[in-house]
Amino acid sequence: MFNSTHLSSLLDCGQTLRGTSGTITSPNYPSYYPNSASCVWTITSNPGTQIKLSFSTFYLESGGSTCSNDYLMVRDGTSPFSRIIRKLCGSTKPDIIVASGNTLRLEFRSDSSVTYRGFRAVWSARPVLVVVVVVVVVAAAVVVVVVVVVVVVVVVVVAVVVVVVVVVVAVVEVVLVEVVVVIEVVVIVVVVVVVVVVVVVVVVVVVVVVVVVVVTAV
Ligand SMILES: [Ca+2]
Repeated sequence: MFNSTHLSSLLDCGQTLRGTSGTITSPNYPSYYPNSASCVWTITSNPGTQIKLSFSTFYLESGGSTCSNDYLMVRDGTSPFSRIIRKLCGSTKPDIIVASGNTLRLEFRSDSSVTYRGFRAVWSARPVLVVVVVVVVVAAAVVVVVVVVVVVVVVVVVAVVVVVVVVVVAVVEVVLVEVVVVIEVVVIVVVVVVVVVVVVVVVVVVVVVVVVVVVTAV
């Protein structure tokens, strides 16, 4: 952070960075960078995060597709052998660069002639996308499970209520039918009994009358 721009103008510059965010500029920025500079910045943020790098200024000497003059190399890690994400040069402001993890390495080189304003980049750590996706998926799964459980509970409750109602209605109907049958049987029995009684009474009366008549006649 306090590396000397005078020293950096010789050959060596850069720094080791840790934390959640920061700013990186080429030597002497916003003045022109020196010739024959070699700077290395390594960034390490908290585990579980990934580093995002965005440029607000970018103005290096161009050098064709291989950036053969001045360049800024961005590597996915802190080692000089880490995977190269981009090798940048020229005056086109690069797109945002995102490391796969919580480390990033920037290497700036300038050759022996022609310098420009250089670059200014802001880096920040953000939660790894995979973690975000997992959190979202888990949250969605929890919501789905809750909804399914609620639906199942509602369906079960409704089904139980319907079954109970059907059973009650069926029982009531059966009972009613049985009551009707009993009433019918009782009515029939009563009618039969009444008829029998009436017939018996009539026969008895007729017999009595006949006996009385015969006796009186005699
Ligand atoms: Ca140059």
